[in-house]
Amino acid sequence: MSLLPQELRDAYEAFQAALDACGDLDALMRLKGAYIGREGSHAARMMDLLKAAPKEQKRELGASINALKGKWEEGLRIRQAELEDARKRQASLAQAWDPELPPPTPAKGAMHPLNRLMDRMVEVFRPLGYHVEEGPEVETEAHNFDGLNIPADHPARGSADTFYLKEHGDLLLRTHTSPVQVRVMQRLAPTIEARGGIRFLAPGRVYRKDEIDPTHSPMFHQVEGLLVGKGIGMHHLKGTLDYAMKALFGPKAEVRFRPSYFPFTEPSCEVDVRCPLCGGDGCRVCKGSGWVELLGAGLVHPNVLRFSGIDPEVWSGFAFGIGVERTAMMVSQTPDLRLFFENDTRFLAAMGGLD
Ligand code: 2NL
Repeated sequence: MSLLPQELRDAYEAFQAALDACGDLDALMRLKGAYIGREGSHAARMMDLLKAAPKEQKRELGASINALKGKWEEGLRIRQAELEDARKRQASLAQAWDPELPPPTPAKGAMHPLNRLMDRMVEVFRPLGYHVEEGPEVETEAHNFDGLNIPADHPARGSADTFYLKEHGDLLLRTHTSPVQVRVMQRLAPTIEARGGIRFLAPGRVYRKDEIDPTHSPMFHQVEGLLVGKGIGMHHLKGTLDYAMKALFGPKAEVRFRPSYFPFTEPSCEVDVRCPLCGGDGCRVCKGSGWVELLGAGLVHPNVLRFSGIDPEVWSGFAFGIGVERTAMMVSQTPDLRLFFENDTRFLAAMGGLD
């Protein structure tokens, strides 16, 4: 040791502190290079000194150098093992992987509760021979209003209630799914005699300029149904909806029809179902009345049939519309429809379908 120049003794003194200061493997590799690397390191410099030393000093100097190099190598090896361990621990912590736990089950997707309810509604009508028709959500005034006997000065046609696509002539976001029915009636009118009639459902999104609150959303869902045949009357409508509500809510479901008004049906009615919550005793959901309004319906107005190319002297029909959100809120006792659109998976899981 005493034969080594001061600079190498200083390096020896500094070694332990430099080793402790190495926070990662990269820093350690740099330190390793500086102390025992092949070229330019303290060890390389010591070997040069040894070569140049007088013969009688070589033995003692060689022993000192070997001792010093041995200490450095050991220190570096121990620190390297420590840092490698730390890195492994950190990596396994990051993965939070516990080899004794059962393997994680992958998250499963599921259908949205509103789409599930819509599908159930469709399934209820399938055994009655109804199929599903879809149409564009961007519609013309003709399909959304004129064809449905809604006069030009009707408040629903104003820009306060309807989203118009101003840059595109008379285009708008459909305010109900009825324009689908107009399009399908127009398409099938030429072959209606051969078909013996028309029946189908039109489920989908509709848009109205409503402020968002617990019971309103500018986008919501409807399922509308239409049947056209010969000699169709209110009794067919009543029997159909009575069956449908029993299929949806159970065999004890009761249905009530109240006279109402829609421009596209005559006569028109609103359809109530015995409150699915209290069974008619009166509760918060039915506001004490024992009934909840779920549908609008009626016999298709002759002007609506005529617009689509169907002769109202030969054919008649009924139509109905169900609000999907309204029905979902009712059966699930959800007080705020925004929960259906926020897509918090805790709510969706509570609605069922997610596990
Ligand atoms: C409601 C009202 C209703 C219809 C929808 C309809 C469609 C055609 C012709 C005649 Cl193409 N009617 N649809 C009829 C009556 C009521 O829905 O309040 N729905 C939630």
